[in-house]
Amino acid sequence: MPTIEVVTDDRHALHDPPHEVNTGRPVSPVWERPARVAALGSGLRGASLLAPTEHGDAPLLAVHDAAMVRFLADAYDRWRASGGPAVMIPDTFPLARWRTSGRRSPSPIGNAGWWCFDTATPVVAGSYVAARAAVDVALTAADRIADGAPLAYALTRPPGHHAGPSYYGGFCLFNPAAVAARRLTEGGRVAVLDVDYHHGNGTQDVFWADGDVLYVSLHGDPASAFPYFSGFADEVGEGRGRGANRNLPLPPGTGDEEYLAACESALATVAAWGAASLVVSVGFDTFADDPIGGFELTTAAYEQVGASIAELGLPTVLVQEGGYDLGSLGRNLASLLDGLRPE
Ligand code: SP5
Ligand code: ZN
Repeated sequence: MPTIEVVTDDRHALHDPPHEVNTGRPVSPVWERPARVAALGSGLRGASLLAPTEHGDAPLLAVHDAAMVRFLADAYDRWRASGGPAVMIPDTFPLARWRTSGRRSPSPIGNAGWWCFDTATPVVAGSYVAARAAVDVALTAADRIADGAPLAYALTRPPGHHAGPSYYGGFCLFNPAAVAARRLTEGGRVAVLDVDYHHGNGTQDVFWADGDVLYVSLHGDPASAFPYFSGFADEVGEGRGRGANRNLPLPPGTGDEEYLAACESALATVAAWGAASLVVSVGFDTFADDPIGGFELTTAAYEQVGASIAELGLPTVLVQEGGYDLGSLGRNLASLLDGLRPE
């Protein structure tokens, strides 16, 4: 029975924004909050926890534009120095035509909309440190796999799969799963399976033209679900990445049976890829009681998903993404792990 190595870090709690703006409404408290980590941790049943090691800039810059990383490093301080309020949320987003000029705004307040694509991803004083720590947590879990461990879990926040090469949003600043996946390509082909309720547009974009990393996602149909503009079935990748991207959008109200059938199909694609390792973007916002997801999964479904993943027999890194119903996160994680580690 594979043991699981769990990596986590308390610096996640430095990202603790008091509010966000969603569908034009102020939302407080935010859904993506520090208490999620303790709630998830309750599902680990005493597994020992590893601290992350520092990996420096190189693996982060293998995924994200250096200018985006530099922006996030001091954006909050510059926003505040320019008179911005306590939470950095942009309100002006450049049109495609304005972006082609490449001209950033000299205003630290105006320029936030260059890098961020929504109003639901507030940045506060500790956000950058927390997001960097999340990347080190995922990289440390990937190191464990590279060193021969069968299964590692990166218990991180903020999540990452909406953050792309040169943008952030969707509660995500950097993309720890994508950073881990790219690092694991040092050992051969990698597959990313994304089971968060939302399409991982950021991870898709990172590997869009990449022939080494397969991205497969099950998610709420973007015809009605965030991120609205990405996640359709006809998005298949480009260049060397053509055929290495597969989206399985599912309708509102999807339950266990339909979900598990789609999951089998996704895993057949993963199996055919010939990966040396697997990264799973784990979200529990597919659960029936999740406050923002639109599926109707039960706790039992996660054990089935875990068991199907285990059948692939691949070294696997789990990276935490979404899931916002605090009361069920622990038992849903425990269910997933039960499937991955059959007694
Ligand atoms: C990592 C992750 O799960 N990010 C999700 C970001 C979602 N942001 C927009 C959510 C819009 C929710 N509106 C639905 C309200 C249902 N009552
Ligand atoms: Zn999500």
